[in-house]
Amino acid sequence: MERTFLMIKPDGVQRNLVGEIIGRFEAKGFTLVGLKLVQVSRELAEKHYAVHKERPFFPSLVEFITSSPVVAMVWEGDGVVASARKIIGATNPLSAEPGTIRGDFGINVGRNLIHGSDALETAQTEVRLWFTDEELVSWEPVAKPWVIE
Ligand code: DAT
Ligand code: MG
Repeated sequence: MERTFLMIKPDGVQRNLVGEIIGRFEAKGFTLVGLKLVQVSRELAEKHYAVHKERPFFPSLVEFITSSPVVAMVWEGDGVVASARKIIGATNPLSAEPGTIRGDFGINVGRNLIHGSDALETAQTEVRLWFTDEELVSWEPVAKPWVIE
């Protein structure tokens, strides 16, 4: 079953949007299989954003992600990687469509509330980086036949 890694960033936690954000993925019908509050270390932040190492915004991005707790999650479902990216919206909240998380709650690219894996392979790498096998729980939602034919 397809899985993706989602992380509510420090701004989402500080602005009390955790419930609102998690609710969108629950309401869509995806299944939560991993969840924890994390005070991110510099080492983890640098590994997670390693692809952006050479970008000018990298130092402030690492500073931001380590500044206050984040909510790390793994969600499961058919097509969840691409669908979660659509639910999240464009990187710059000013360009993100209304109805998306960033479009509804954000203004600034450096305060865009949530991270979502951008492809299947990245999702696998990020799930492994943030969660141990023991922290991931496979379970059968009773509502599944009412979500998936
Ligand atoms: P996304 O989070 O939509 O996958 P990304 O992988 O291109 O976007 O960048 C990772 C994060 O880095 C992004 O969520 C916010 C920050 N970022 C990206 N581009 C930026 C920019 N031009 N200025 C400041 N921060 C930026
Ligand atoms: Mg990205």
